[in-house]
Amino acid sequence: MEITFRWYGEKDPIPLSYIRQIPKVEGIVSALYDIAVGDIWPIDKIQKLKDKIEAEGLNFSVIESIPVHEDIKLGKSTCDELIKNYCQSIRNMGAIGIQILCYNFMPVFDWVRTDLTMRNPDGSNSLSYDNLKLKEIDLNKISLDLPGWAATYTQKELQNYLNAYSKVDNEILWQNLEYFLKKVIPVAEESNVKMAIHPDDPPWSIFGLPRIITNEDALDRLIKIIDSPSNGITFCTGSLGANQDIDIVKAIQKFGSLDRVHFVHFRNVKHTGTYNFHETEHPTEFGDVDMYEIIKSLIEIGFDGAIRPDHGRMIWGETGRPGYGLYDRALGIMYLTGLWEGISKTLKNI
Ligand code: DNO
Repeated sequence: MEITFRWYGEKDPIPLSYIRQIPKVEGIVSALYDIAVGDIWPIDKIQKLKDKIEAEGLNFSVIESIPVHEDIKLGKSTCDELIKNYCQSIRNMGAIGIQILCYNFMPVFDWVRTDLTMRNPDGSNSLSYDNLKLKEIDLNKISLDLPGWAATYTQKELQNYLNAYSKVDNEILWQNLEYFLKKVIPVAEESNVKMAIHPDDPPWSIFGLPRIITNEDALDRLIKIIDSPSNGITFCTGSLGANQDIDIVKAIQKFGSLDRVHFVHFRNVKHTGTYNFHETEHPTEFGDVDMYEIIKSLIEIGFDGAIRPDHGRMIWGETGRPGYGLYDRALGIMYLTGLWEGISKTLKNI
């Protein structure tokens, strides 16, 4: 297992030199943020980013993400050209030795929350989601630049996409995902790249849009589309953990044993209703995800992929990218490494 940390490039308020000081962090999860969605990621630009990361004594371990153009998800006539570009980006990352690619297939919106600064009793704040509040959101008025999203759209583009998706149901979206994977997975295999789909976050339909990577059956269906280790999963404990119907410990054991989990997002959430939750401190006792069992399962299956702490709270007065402050994610890493050391030593003695 390699412990990694997400870095948003030069505009990230957290410098690589700080990340390097977090004990046990070896790898960086990053992306090129100045390439238009759908364009090829040039090899020299990826190499430049890699050099920068390596100059700080870290590895460029995961690309999160090369965004999938909406026309691919919509199955438009332009999709073949766009998929060709995507394949070339995969070849380019593989050529310089970056082996894990996290991506998602969520229509229009990436992760969504209804409150980015929910105040906790201790004065810190967390990201939270309330389905009733989501229903009150007027898409004509919201700001479309939630930090952390791969793509932002103008109001006009958004309306066009929403109209286009009114003709795409879950089954059509599945077919479009299947079409995409059948073209990109063989290229990923050749390029020594493991694709790792990120579950939908939250794992249910929002704004009436189709969403398909929401539960264990969906992950079963996904890996069967092409039986290849390059067709894998980013196991996000927070996204999947928001779905109260998933036994996520069982799921990580299953998909991990099948060698389909290449990347883990380590995050805890507390359910506050069927479709309501907020994010918490990483340790088990604060949320509804059994973080101990997650790590124990990873150790038992001999997980050798990358793991990163996902969204943290904002603590100690820190401000910055919602979910992506330094302090609470660093605490998450210390908890994770504590679990890892304790469980590994205990298992060795059994
Ligand atoms: C949220 C992230 C997601 C993730 C993408 C992957 O914090 O986990 O935005 O990067 O869905 O494509």
